[in-house]
Amino acid sequence: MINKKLENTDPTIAELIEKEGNRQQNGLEMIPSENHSSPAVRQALGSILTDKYSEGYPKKRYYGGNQFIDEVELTAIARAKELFGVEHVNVQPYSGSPANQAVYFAVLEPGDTVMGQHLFAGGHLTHGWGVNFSGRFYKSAQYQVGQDGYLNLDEIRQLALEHKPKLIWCGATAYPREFPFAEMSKIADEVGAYFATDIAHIAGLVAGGAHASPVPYAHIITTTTHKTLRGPRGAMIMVTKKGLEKDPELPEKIDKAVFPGLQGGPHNHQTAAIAVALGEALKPEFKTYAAQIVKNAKALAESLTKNGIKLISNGTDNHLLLIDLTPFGKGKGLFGQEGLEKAGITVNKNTIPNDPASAFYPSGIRLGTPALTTRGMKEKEMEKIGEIIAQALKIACAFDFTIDDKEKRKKDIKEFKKLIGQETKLNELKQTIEDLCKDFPLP
Ligand code: DSN
Repeated sequence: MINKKLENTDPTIAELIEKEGNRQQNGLEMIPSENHSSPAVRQALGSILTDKYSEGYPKKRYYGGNQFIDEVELTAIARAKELFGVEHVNVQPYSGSPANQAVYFAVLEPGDTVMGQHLFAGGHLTHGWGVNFSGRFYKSAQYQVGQDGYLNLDEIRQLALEHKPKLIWCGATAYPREFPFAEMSKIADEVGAYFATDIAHIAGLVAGGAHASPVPYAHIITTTTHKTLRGPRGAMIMVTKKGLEKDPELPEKIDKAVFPGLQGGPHNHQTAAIAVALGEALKPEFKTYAAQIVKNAKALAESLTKNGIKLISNGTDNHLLLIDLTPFGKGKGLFGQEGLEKAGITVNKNTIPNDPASAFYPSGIRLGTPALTTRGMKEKEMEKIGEIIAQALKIACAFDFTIDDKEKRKKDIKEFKKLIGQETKLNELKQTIEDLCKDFPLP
């Protein structure tokens, strides 16, 4: 109904939405931070709740007329508490970066020291990266991953002892292994730091029991709601029992940091859609979904490896894989990403640990299985998709790329972009993907 009206009132946007829908239906969305939300989530997101202002918190608003909005927000909070087993939840952060910013605002003063995973080792911008607010207004010590692709707890401990951070983050955007929450919380306790876990990528796995929960170890947990959790774009900040024990005022500090510290009116349509997604995640079938995401990622890792593709840490424990393209040369992530796109597979170029190239021309590809699993694909499809990805990468990464010479680099990219579209094998692979997609409609 909504779309029909839009078709009449704004055919330009209606047509673009339809085109994007077709693109998603006919290809594989393999960016590991993406998913396909349910029609129920999208219905709540597209609802009239977007029209309402409600600065403040339930029963304590600065505007009238919030009796139903209060119920929506309280429902979202209650479901999040039940799903994750935490003491306090704020569901108002607009998205992941603002949620993390609120944590800094709540527990630190500008100039305090934070510790987080280095961006090039798979960490997030808001965990202390230089150009981000977190690296500009706070001192930042960044930890790496070892040559084997795993976090090195001894190094993290040494760094913590040396820098005495007030806040330690555990969480990443490109880490294919289980996070050592228990071990890292001991390090945070040893130096008296707040221990915050950013579970944006793995929230659905934690909720579904397919990844260890940080709840017994962290003081604060942040997450987005649109990745493995399969809700709308949005975020939450949670405070655990351990967090309350460290600082009984944490809930109040977090709430005040979100509003009025950083944000204005909450996005009520988003809160409602988060509540719907949390309701879905509380159902038993979500556990099956979470387990299948991991089974699919492992099956994909096996297929890629069998077909000659190298993976950082040689595999995965979660929903994502990081392909190391250095056997094809330095900085070939862009080529890999575009080659796969020509074959109907959407991924993103990514740095790999100790990348020999640069952030702009990284040497890896990051991909994952949350969206494909939502469509109902299983290990059998992963095996086939692994073969196709390997074939496409071998074609795309065979092109010359000289990264160190700027002029040659420009020429190489131009040549690549001109010729990659003419690779008939990639067109054939795209057709195979399109045929496969017909059996797995979007929700
Ligand atoms: N952009 C998100 C991701 O792709 O992992 C992190 O913020």
